[in-house]
Amino acid sequence: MTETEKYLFDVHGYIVIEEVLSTNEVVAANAAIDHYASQISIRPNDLAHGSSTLVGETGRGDLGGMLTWDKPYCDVYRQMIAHPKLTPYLEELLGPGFRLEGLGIITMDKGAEGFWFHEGAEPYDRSRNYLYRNGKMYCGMTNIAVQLTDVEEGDGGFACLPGSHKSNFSCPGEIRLYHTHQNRIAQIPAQAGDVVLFVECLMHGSLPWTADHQRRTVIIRYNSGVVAESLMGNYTPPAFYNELTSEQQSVISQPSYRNELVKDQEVRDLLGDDFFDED
Ligand SMILES: O=C(O)CCC(=O)C(=O)O
Repeated sequence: MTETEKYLFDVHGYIVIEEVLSTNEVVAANAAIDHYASQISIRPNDLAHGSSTLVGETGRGDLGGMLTWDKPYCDVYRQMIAHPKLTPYLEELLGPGFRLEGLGIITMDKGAEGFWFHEGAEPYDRSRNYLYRNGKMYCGMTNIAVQLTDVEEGDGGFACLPGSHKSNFSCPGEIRLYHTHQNRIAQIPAQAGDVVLFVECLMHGSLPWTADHQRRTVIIRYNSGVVAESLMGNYTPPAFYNELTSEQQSVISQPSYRNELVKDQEVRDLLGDDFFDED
């Protein structure tokens, strides 16, 4: 990570890394999506959360399971999770031994709804944080958004409030819903093969998709080696697990995400209690 990239990441909470994937890798990743296109699940317009400016005619598409796809379709995605051009960035931000938290593909067709602006560093979240200490950046969940189709200015798609990964106040609902101060939100253009690297506590979401071609973005989530919101694989409880009380079980359970936003009453009111139902 160059000094310029470090400066921009620290100030804005994201950077664009150009030409990470080769043309052949972009072609292979898109061919695999074409092959599994029937598995794209179109969401029921549930991401705009009532926003009149993020609303769309159709939902966003979600596609997963790429690491288990048949060969050769899985190959390019398996290469992506530990891509030699990206590993140095992840080591800089997350430290050695960073771990994969999950991955998925986002598709948006023309008219697809946006995504309300979520995260934003307040309330402070133990696994989704950002700190600068003694000359180094320390990130919680950090994402690689690999673009598989071009995103031009005004197309919509990923957008964020630069610098909000360091905010000290909770973001008002009207800004989260893109009803006011829209000029503070940055939509991020990038070409197929480029990567948007961003820390999850940056307030981010997406704007409705306006381009004729389909948006295709692979979101790959990582965290530091000592943090685990989720496991890639199965957790096997110890043999004596069933003999324990539920309180005892809860302290040796598998890692899982605890949504700190649950404490923010304005966000609760915005989204409704159902959104925060956790197991
Ligand atoms: O790129 C997008 O559409 C939004 C992604 C997002 O909100 C997320 O990764 O949490």
